[in-house]
Amino acid sequence: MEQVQQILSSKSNVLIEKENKYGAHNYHPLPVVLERGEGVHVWDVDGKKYYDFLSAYSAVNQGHCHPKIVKAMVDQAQTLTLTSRAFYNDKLGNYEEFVTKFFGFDKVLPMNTGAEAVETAIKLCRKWAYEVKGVAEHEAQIIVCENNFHGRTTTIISFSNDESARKNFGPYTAGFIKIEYDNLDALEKVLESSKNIAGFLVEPIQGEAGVYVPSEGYLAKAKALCEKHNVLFIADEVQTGIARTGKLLAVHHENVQPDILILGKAISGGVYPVSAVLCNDVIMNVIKPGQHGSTFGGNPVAAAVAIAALEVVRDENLSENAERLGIILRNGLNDIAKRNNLITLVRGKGLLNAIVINCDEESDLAWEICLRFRDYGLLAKPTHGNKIRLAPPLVITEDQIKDCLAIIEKALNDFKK
Ligand code: IF1
Repeated sequence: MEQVQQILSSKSNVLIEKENKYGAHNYHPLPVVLERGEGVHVWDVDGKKYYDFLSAYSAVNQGHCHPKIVKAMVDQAQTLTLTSRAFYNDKLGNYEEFVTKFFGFDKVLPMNTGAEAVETAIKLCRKWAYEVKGVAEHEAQIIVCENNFHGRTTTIISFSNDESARKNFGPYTAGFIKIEYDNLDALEKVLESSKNIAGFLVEPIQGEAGVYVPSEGYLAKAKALCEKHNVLFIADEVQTGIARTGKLLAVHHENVQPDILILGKAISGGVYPVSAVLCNDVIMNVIKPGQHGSTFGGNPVAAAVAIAALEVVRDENLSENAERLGIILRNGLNDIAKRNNLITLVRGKGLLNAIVINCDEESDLAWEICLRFRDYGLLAKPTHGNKIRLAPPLVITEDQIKDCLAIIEKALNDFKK
């Protein structure tokens, strides 16, 4: 490797050391300290500009600091921020009408983070099983997939099979059955094995597992199997939703309407924590006053921000952009793979993509490559050791994608064996 890796400025080092000293060590960030963002770009504390190819794990699909979304937030923040749900506010009803029509459901239950929305969906699903389906109390089971990622709460990590997410956080919440992802036989077998199955919770593309795209038809057939067995199909679109994969929802690629839809991240364009659970009345009406809620869920700022963020997705045709530029990105990456055998596989949908690096999961090569991307002005992070997620904001242009492909190839060439 001829190039010398970029040395961090003392300004960056001071800030990194502060986080190290005063913050919990629950992350291992790439060493770069950001202070500003606009569209597809972020700038570090020394003024260096980068393409953001993580998009805050697909929360900033609309681009950093989108002026329309920021304006909605600032205007609302200067007017009314929080009432709690003990009182009505003038924004929530408008948002609820907007978001339910946008996604085609009767009702929404507003929360703040993705994990809270997943918890909400689990609670709804269980209550529906007892009160509508007629499962005996405490017997409801929810089917989940191996290598899932649905968040960090105690219940959610109970059905994770990632040891670092789980270990020594027990005792775990019961009531989940794990099956192989992308395996319809496994799903059918469990559905046939018991009358107590309440739901099937699934990510349309497994993000954390390294952008694992299931076989074509998997989601549609899984939905049909669930219908046959009177089991709720619950789509966790926290990461895949809001235009990321080239459709408004990833399930739309297979014309599936989930029974329960879980949204987070980009529903606010990344400016404010907003999440949502959507479903029809037969399910949502099982929740009565006092049975679920949140101080901040559905607050006026969240409502104003989410409407603006979804309007941007619609008005700027972000689904179409993600679909079109995703193809250009994957084609470009596949061309690089032909010239450089460090890339063994390119996969993804829309602008949710990953490259698999020719090394084992324990190797630090993907990390080293991401450091080099950084040096050349592009930020990305490895997932599961040897995969690098490539997921820029959906407002990226074709010229910018080409610029980024050049950066990616240049960096990879530094590591050519
Ligand atoms: C972290 C990954 C992404 C999610 C799905 C629910 C949640 C997430 C499908 C929870 C969150 C994040 C959280 C982030 C890392 C991250 C992630 F690498 F782990 F898989 F996005 F790619 N459902 N995903 O992906 O949402 O409570 O965080 O709002 O640092 O843990 P949250």
